[in-house]
Amino acid sequence: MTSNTSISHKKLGQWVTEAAAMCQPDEIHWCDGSQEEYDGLCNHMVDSGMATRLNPGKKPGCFLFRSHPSDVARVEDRTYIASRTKDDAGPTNNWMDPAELKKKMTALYTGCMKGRTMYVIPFSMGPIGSSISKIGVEITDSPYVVVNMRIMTRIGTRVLDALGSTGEFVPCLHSVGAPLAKGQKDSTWPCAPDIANKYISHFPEERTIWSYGSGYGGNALLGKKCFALRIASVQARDEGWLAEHMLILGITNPQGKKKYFAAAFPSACGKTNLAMMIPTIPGWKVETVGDDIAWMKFGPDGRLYAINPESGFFGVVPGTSMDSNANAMLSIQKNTLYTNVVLTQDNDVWWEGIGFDPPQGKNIDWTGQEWDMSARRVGAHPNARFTAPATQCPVVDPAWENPLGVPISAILVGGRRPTTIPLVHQAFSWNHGVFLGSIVGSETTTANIGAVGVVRRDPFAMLPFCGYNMGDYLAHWISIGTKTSAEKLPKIFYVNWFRKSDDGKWLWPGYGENSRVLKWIFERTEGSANGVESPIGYLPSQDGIDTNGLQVTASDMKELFKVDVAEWKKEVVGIKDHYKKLGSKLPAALSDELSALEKRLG
Ligand code: SAT
Ligand code: MN
Repeated sequence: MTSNTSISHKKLGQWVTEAAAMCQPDEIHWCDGSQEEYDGLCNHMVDSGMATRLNPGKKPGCFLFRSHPSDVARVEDRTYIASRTKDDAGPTNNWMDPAELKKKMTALYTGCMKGRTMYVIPFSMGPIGSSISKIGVEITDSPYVVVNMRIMTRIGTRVLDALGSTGEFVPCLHSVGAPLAKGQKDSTWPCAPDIANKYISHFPEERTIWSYGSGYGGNALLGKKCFALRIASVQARDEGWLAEHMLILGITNPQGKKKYFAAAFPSACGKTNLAMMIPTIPGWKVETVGDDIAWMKFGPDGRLYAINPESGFFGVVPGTSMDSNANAMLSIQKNTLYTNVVLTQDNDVWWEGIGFDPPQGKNIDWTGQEWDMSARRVGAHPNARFTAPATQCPVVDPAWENPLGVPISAILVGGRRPTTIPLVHQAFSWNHGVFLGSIVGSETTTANIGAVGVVRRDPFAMLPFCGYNMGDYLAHWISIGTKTSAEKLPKIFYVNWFRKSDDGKWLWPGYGENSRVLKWIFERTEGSANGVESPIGYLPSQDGIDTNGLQVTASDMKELFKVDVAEWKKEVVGIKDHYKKLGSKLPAALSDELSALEKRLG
């Protein structure tokens, strides 16, 4: 059994000892990552009332958790990039002086694990031993975090072995912030309910993460957004690679030729759906490497190679159905952790958009109350999640764990834009592609707070996840383009599945039909499809998109590719405003791209 004193890695042993002295847990448990340990923790959570074992006949090995109503999603307002200077965090991040933040959080951490067990989770982001992978160690007082981390990352003794006695690791300290007095009964979802006591803090120079008060998702599973994006983006800047909020997919044409694409979209734009899509065009195949994060480094041949640093999917449940994403549905039938969905009376799960009605009678909603379809409220929380092993995906790519990564031929960026942006266009060059990545965003809908119809720009979908100044981040993207020859760089494309007609109907069916767009991109990267030059980039030629069997009228197809100069001039005004907000660090190469666009628009 590992202990703080038996550990050969002195720095790690010392850090755990110090954290224990501050947090004062009743016990310390070093996670070995075994099935027995996982089963034991699940049983323990069932006994304590935190988890419900689902019907083994219907969902074998699955458990349901219900979070506290105050703790249902990432808390961006309470997320800090505490770099030494405010300027390094930049205009798009919350900043606090690191010494001040540590002082505040040390007060909160002191005694915060009383009555609880402190778990120490060594984890690897990426296949153990890959030169692209990195190791972290999460300390947490949440058994829910341990079981989720075991699915989402590689954890346990094998990671300690890889770390050796001097290996580098990112310390990730987490507490739900709910110490127990002697004899006090635990709640089923302990957390610090007061939002002002939640902190998701990053110390980029120290490569350290401190999280307090929340047990949910990216606030608590610190390998994901905190490490694999916020801290890793800083490491990537310093080491010359890319840590991105991107899915990775493999696509094979009918002749058996295979390519890999990475794609960045903001939340709720269908990343998981695209990563697991079933093409509607005959003979084409899509396979999944990852659905959320890509780490990309140059290989010896000068091409960019990507790994998925995660080993599971932490996906939004509502809206997932056999129609919208059959491969996700098939991935979550066993060994899956569900959070905040409906529990049906036969101990199965249900959610809005699953494609069928829940059984009549006594179901329990995500808040733990009796619920049926007549209730005037949703049964599953809109941000309800599944946690499922990647290996359970029927179309997981055979190379998804290749330690060398997969070579990326195209990078897609996009958002939800009902107007202006065509279904697909290709950048003229790397710098122009970075420009496209810098201006993507989604139009606000009634689901957002604030004005409807405003474009929220979200450069490379990294706004909540970039661990440093966004201007420097975009400059880093520009510099990546100078590290190899142009033909070895991935080609960059801007896609928009969400364009609407003037009378407000979707022009494009999306889902599996998006394979038609992927096919054009595939052929463009080979040089076998034509591109037509337009002021905004290359568009497909008239017959460029395969419309065989597609139920979209010729006039709608035309509308989907319309480049309206007046609309684009308005877009330029919006981009200028966006660039102004990014401040003085915005690279000149991007202002040059904006001027060039303006000139082309005439
Ligand atoms: O909660 S997570 O950050 O892991 C998921 C998300 O918000 O994208
Ligand atoms: Mn994400």
